[in-house]
Amino acid sequence: MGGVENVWIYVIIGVVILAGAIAYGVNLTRGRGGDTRTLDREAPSAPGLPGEDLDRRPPAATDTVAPPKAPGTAAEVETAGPQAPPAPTEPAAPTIERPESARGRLARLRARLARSNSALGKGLLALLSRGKLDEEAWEEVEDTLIASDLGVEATTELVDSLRLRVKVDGTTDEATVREWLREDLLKLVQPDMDRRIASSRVGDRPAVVLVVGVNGTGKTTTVGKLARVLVAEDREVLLGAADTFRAAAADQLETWGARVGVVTVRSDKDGADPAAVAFDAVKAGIEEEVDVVIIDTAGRLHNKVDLMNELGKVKRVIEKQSPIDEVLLVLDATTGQNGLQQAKVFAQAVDVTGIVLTKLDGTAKGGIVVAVQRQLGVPVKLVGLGEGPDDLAPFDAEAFVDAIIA
Ligand SMILES: Nc1nc2c(ncn2[C@@H]2O[C@H](COP(=O)(O)OP(=O)(O)OP(=O)(O)O)[C@@H](O)[C@H]2O)c(=O)[nH]1
Ligand SMILES: [Mg+2]
Repeated sequence: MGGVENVWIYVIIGVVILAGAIAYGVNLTRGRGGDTRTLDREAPSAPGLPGEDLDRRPPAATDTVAPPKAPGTAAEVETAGPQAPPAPTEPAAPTIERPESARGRLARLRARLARSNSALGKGLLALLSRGKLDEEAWEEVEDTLIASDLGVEATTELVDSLRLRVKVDGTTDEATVREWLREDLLKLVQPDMDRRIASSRVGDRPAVVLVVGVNGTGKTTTVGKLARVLVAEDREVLLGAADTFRAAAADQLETWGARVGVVTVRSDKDGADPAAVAFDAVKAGIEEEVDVVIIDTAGRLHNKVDLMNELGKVKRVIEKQSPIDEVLLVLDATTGQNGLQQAKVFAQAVDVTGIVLTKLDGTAKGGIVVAVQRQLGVPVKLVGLGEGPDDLAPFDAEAFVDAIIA
């Protein structure tokens, strides 16, 4: 039995030793595990604080260096990206176009003016040369003139004058009536109005031209075409893209300018303050000693008070450094009476000094020239006669009337 008891004692001792060994082993593992974690944590956090910085520096560097630039220069960096690849210097030498001179274009566009207005002239002459000018015929003459947007007042004046002449003279001879019609129309178009555009330096500063109007009337196109007219006259022109409503507007203007080597001052940010851009443009024009600064503005509905106030602000801000010599209101000739309403409101918001009548090609509503001049007491200075780059001409009263009754 003593031998058996000894065996048990050995077994028990063995189990105890084994249990102790296992317990020690687990502790070791835990201990190491714990230590490892702490070490791992401590290692980066203690020697690691600078280490962390180093690790983060590359990404952090771009994050922190870029943001300060971001507000101002990130846009530049972004645009520099796409612009850089197509070899910076190569496309920087676009061929500068030589625009048509004002005189040349008028002769070319006269035919277009005649085509659009001849319906009116033909209608009138056909009526007047009928031989029998009774009440009904005169009413038809009136209707034709009113349909051309001449306006009721001017129409009445014209018809009354013609009726009187026909009555006194007793003739309905076509050539005679045509001459009377020409004289009376010319009187209505007021050939003695001053239609020159401010485009020469005034003292030691450039002339400043502001271009306004409702959406889509042809403002930007007109600014671009006008720049061409002036470049053809050897004027140094600078453009201001104060239509900050959409970036494409500035691009559109810049493209017009670049074609004739004219610089455009613009903002790269959509929704930038248009008054600030206009201010910068005039400032640049003064510094660069150009002859004329032309500022394009965003289209705005005349019945939107906020937008009209914004236009007033643009004007006031420009005037902080230079008087404005010309405010051109661009009207679409095809919009008729609505154009007159626009003219009235714009004239109240900014002192309009001249009208540009666009899209006169393809409309027989040339009578709007008379109506708008009478309403505002402001001359039509330019007419748009097509979408081509040189399809803008100085308004010439005689040519206009001749086109109607040609
Ligand atoms: N037929 C014809 N089209 C013209 C004439 N003037 C401008 N246009 C066209 O009218 C459209 C509008 O011209 P824009 O110059 O962009 O008009 P806008 O007033 O600047 O427009 P917003 O800036 O959007 O208010 C374009 O398709 C021009 O080509 C013109 O005299 N005759
Ligand atoms: Mg525009």
